[in-house]
Amino acid sequence: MVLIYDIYAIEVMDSRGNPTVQATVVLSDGAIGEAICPSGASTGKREAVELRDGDKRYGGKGVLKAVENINKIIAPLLDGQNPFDQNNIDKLLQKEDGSKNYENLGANASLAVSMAVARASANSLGIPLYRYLGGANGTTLPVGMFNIINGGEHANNSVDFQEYMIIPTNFENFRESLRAVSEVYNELKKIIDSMGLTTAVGDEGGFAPNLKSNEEPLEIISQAILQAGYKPGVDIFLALDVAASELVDGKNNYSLKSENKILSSKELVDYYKILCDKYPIVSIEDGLSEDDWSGWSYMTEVLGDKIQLVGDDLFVTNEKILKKGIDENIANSILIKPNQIGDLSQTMQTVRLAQRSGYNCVMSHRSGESEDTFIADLAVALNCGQIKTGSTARSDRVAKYNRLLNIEHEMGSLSKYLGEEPFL
Ligand code: 2PG
Ligand code: MG
Repeated sequence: MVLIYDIYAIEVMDSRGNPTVQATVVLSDGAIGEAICPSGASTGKREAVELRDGDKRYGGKGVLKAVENINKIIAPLLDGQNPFDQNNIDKLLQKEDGSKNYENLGANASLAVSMAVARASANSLGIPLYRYLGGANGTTLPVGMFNIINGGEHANNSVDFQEYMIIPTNFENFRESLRAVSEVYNELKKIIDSMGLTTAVGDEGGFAPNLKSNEEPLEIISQAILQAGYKPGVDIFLALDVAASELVDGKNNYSLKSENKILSSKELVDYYKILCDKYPIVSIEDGLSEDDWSGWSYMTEVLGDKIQLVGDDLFVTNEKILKKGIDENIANSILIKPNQIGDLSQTMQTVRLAQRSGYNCVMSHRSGESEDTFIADLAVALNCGQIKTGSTARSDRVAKYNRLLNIEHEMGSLSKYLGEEPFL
């Protein structure tokens, strides 16, 4: 029987130049699995805890404590365990930690190990990670939500909303959808350049120019889609991640600095409604803050049967919070970020609840990423149908799309690309 033989961790760099945790798991048959934990900037306050050293190194962002927790606590804990029993591995991590949100071991420690165990197991069996995690059932290539204009916490420009994304739907397969996005991205670059604005990019590889309003990105993206030879609202749709928890004060008032406006939840939702009537927007993520549940209730009433309303900070990939949302008819979709909950089993449990309840699942990167492509395989394995992992530029983002290209190629006619199906 194959057992866990060794586990160790080191501190490596993420895409923002901050340290993060890399875990390596070695099995008794010699199979190895490595994984690197990502890190968010606009984090939800109910997320699992990311352990940072808080000392002089890296401005307090070192992760040597998390690394030590892996080397000194998790390695002996999991030594000799069955790597194929992921649920048991994650239960042992949860029990050892003893808190509800990995505040002792650190979710950056637990998740890196949890993912590395799965990878080592797939390698031991000699099958791809998506096949190991999804079995014969994992065949859906996700439709991408590509973040091509960055604002909010991910750039230092004037745009309040964090992400302006495009969703290519009218394409036969993932490969062709990716080509379309790259063509639009490059047209957008020309447009921004011709406006005399910077074509420098934000944390997720999208452009980050100073624009006059939160509506202007929608305008120039629509223009870029047309210039690339596609029809907005037919071939390619638009999506927003407002990340509104970053815009709110203590009384559910939202400040749109670029427009010099302060809006109530209701006024902000009414503004979204105007934008949705004007542009082919099919998805809004975190349109209101994580604590504004009455606002979310209103937003779901007004927009919930027209577009996808995605809870990110709102649900933090947490099964219990999602359950509450489902019971109270809040939102209709969930963003899935494994490091928000801290291990693979709990991530998969949350996806199962969402899918059983008719909520769409969008697998997601963090703004601080690495070359690790785990989420690409996970999206396919769990048939999420959607993924958001940045623009078609910068290796930390493109690595995931390249992985999906390889999965699609490998699967051949077995793979299914959903196109517009999640948005009907
Ligand atoms: C988000 C994410 C990823 P962050 O808000 O959806 O795009 O950003 O990782 O900074 O939370
Ligand atoms: Mg978000």
